[in-house]
Amino acid sequence: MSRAKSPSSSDLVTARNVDFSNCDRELIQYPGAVQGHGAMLIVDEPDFRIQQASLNCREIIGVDAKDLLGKSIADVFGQRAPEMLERMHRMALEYGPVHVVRESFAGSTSGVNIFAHRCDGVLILELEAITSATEPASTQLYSDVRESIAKLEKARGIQQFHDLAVDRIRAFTGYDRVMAYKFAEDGSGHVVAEAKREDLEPYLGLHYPATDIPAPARRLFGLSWLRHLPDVNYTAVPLIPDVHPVTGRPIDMSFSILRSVSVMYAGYLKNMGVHSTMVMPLMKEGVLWGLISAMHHSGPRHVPYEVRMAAEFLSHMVSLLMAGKEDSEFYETRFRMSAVADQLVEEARQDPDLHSSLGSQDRNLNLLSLLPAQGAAVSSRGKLSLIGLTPTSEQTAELVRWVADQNLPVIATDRLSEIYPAAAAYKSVASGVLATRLAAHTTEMLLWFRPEHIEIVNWAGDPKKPMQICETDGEVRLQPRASFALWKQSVTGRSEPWRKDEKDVVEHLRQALMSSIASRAEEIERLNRQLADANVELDSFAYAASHDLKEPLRGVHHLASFLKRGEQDQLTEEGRQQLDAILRLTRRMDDLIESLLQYSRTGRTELSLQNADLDVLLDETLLACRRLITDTATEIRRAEQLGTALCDAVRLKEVFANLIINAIKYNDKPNRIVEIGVEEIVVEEAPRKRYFVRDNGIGITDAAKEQIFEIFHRMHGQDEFGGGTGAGLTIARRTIERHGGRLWVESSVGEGSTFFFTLGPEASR
Ligand code: BLA
Repeated sequence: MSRAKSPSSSDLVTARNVDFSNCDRELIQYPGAVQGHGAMLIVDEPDFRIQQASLNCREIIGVDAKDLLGKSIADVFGQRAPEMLERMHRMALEYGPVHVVRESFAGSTSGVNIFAHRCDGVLILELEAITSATEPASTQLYSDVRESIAKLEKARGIQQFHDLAVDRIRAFTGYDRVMAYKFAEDGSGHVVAEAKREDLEPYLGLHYPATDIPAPARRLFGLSWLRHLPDVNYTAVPLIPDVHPVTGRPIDMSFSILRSVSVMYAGYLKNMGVHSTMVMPLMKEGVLWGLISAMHHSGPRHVPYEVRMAAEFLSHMVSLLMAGKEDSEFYETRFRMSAVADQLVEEARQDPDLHSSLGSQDRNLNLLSLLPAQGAAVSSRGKLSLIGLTPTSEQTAELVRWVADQNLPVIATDRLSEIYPAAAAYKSVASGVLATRLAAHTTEMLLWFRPEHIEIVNWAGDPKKPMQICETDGEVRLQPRASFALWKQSVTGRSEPWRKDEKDVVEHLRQALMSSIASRAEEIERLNRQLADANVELDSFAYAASHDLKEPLRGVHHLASFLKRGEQDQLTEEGRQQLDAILRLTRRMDDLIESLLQYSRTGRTELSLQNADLDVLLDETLLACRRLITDTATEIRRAEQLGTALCDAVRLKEVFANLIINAIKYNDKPNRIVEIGVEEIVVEEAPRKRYFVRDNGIGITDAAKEQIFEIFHRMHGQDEFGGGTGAGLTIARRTIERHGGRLWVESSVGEGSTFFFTLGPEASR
């Protein structure tokens, strides 16, 4: 094809040695050849002598290339030459080809358009044959462009804008297919809008790997605003001589209209049944955002220069207007998202249970309202709520633990299984995850999921089928797309990426929720402090009151005893019985006061915490109760080991004694059984122990389950089940609560009850 040598080193990649392994390094600006629909002359300055010419000069201007070498422009263009030179003199030729003049030569039917520009220190003239006899009037083009711009300005939203842009450009250029193509950060891209002949298969939504538009091709987009390939099946026409006689270098055709394109690219276009293309870059803020790409399937298509100018101008306008449309859509979305975030925070403030305030499928407003995602989850207080399309509860729970381990406030990935391989199992529902933790070191978390979403296009047909294409001038063989297979693999398991504004709004939500949780915690602490103060007051009152009651009661009791002993004989039988009743009632009153004192003491006095061996503690308790145990022939079953716990040993013994005595007393079975043990449970993600005392006794009705913990509340007659003041369980519960734990009962009437208690988190980890 071309005999161009690289400028400096022979192992640079040029059209001669390009293949799959090196096409991203091909020096496509030095093809050494032009497309056949025009001729190229390389002219030196200031004497305007022709140094190089393309071999097709005879077809275009009626003179053989070799006869042109060394001639001056004046020799070729005759009397038009001074005008041409004068024009070129006035034009800025450094920024790419400008139209100088339209010229007719002997042999050319409709004439040629002549373009000039300077590159790498030489003047390049391109003479493009005019093929179509009927060219659009420029006034018509102008009003079409105006109308298109007016419509684009009015478009609502970015999608409508792109749809309209491709539609208008198709109408202008008459191409079978016009697409808007958007690049992703990694250089791959996808078709965002398409206007096409109806019978063609759609490419809309398809994704292409970065390698399809290699870096050298992208670089050229920064230099020329429109690239036109009228006939993919052209025969490349070399320049003679192949390097510039003065500079010794091949010609840099970066800006050229006629530059012969890479054989790799031409080969792929042929594979796809494309005959002609026209490509224009879309720029946003000086950066390549995407392309407008036009393809013709039904045959070659040579777009006249005037139409190209109009299309180029229109695509410039598309670039400029697009930035504004994208920005306003961006701010609109951002505004909407922050409004939803604020609403969610308000919901959570009113209902602190995040499962019902944020994670409920049945509510109009939930996590899914915030941003585009197909699924979401709330993880709070060791529970999960799932909304929409999500992994299973088990999978989500594991994922939550993994995210918690990452120790980051927000995690956003569009390829979860690459960093967390277990997610490969559910990539179809959650290839993308955006997760945020509401507190450090916990699994309090909100998550959003996006499914795998990539439709991949296959330029080269089936990548598994070997395929060869022979260029007429030399053997160019295109292999099956090895790079394609790799890319396909690397894009599975990916979702639509999370945008920066989406991550920002989640961060905003996280902070707002955290400060609302923090202020709630402060409120709770304030109430707790108030309650504690009130309790202390109440306890001191109870203590003082009961203490003061004891004194007169003791007096009553003594007097009654004296009376009974000294005046026994003077009393009637009835009087004696009444005296006995007084004595019994004062004793009972004394018991009650004693219980009350004990109860208030439980609240008032400091616990003396130590790491106690609960098995020893239980031994001592059982020893103290041995009379009752043997008298009732109760069978005691105990766990092998209760282990140790941080507690006040004396108080805990009282609790055990109270529970064991109750278990024996409230039992009507011939063989009474009391079992004492411990179980492992998980409370708010932390392992805790719960101790229990289980009996096969009379059981407790549901209604009574809380009443039994009320002070002096007796469920049975005073003398039934061994009597008692009815303060034991109240005191036991209070003792456990002062240890930071909980005491409760589970029971079924007639079969027995189990009293459970936990100790504070530090004590029972
Ligand atoms: C160039 N490839 C291009 C260009 C586009 C694409 C737009 C620039 C064309 C121009 O400047 O005129 C690709 N066009 C697309 C894509 C869409 C589209 C993706 O409309 C989607 C809708 N190309 C391949 C493969 C290779 C390759 C597999 O697909 C090589 C392994 C190479 N593409 C390649 C080369 C060029 C190119 C070398 C530069 C061609 C040149 O300007 O010389």
